Amino acid sequence: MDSLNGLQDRMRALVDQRPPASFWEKVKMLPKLKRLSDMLPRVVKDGPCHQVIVEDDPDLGTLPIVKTWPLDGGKFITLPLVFTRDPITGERNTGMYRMHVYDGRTTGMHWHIHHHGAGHFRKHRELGRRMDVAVAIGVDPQTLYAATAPLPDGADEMIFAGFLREEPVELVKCIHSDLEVPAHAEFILEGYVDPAEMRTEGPFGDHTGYYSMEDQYPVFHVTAMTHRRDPVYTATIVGRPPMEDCYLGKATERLFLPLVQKLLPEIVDINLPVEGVFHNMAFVSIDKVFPGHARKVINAIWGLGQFMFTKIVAVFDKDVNVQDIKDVIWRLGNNVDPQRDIIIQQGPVDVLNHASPEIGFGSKMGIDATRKLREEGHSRVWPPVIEMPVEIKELVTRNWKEYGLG
Ligand SMILES: [Mn+2]
Repeated sequence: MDSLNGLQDRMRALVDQRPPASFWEKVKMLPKLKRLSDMLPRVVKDGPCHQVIVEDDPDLGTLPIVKTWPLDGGKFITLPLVFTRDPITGERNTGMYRMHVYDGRTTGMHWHIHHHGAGHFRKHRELGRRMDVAVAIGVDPQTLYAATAPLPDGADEMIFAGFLREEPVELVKCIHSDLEVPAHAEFILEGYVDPAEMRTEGPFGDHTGYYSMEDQYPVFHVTAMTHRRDPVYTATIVGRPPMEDCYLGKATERLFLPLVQKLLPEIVDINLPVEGVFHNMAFVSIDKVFPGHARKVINAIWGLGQFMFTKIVAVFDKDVNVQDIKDVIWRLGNNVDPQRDIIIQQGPVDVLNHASPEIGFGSKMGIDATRKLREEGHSRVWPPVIEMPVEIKELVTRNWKEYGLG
């Protein structure tokens, strides 16, 4: 796509589908349904990822895995697609969890408690069963992105990848397990996680711009490695934003807005600024209609999938361009009476939030920066904004820049 908004249009078309009212509408929908069925992954007999099979002595030491920052606990695989199955429903999950390399055969598996992979881990632990895990490294960008997307529990990332690619992802069965992995991957690591085993993982210089410190995580054992004949190892470097992962995050912001708007139609736009590392800050504009409307949206966002982690949510009126940080700060400063307009709430926070007193539990702040209504305790007149002609605005901006302040 030329821009992220192009992706958004396709997502909107997908979520805005209404059931056909007439026979002819049904007929017209058929090509669309065909396209939807094209999204389903296709299991093939063989693929380039099986060109070379290393079963006897797989060694991660043969891969150019990077240690990124000085205080990192070691080398980390940073762009792995981790495939697991729910032991009860058989549902597939693909997630991206960093893997701390301990030696040639073992790595950490950084499953945060909220991740779907961690859910599969818990179920295996309850059943007392060893867990098959397969890791793909080096896939097409759409499939890679899909593994990072905040899909609902049980939604198959490989179907979502098919939607983005507009053609099915081809999967092959692993050599040692029933897991299926992308046939065109550069590398596949096959192995298992023993639910009884935990090991110290980290530290790792993370996408927050801080190190995430050591903690206990499950361990992945490599039992086989397969790869292409001339494989290319892919990695990403995260650190103080903006780094590469910020583009994935922005893609998510644009792509999932239509889905969020399906649930909260009053939302006009959302900006998750990259410096807010996606879970620290959200600027939301709404079409405010009733008293308490901004508070309703703040609470709804805290109840919505991975948005539950958002530490600071600020809500603005629809005429505010939340993508323009200057506009955001101008309104935030002018429109907020802190005593009345701020909500402090406790709840789940991101595991990477080092400021919360406990790992994964802390507080969040909601800010109502909309114009206040009488019913919201504002009996005074709300003053109008000064509307300035475009030429004046441009002149002022130019002067500002000339003084090196722009
Ligand atoms: Mn998932």
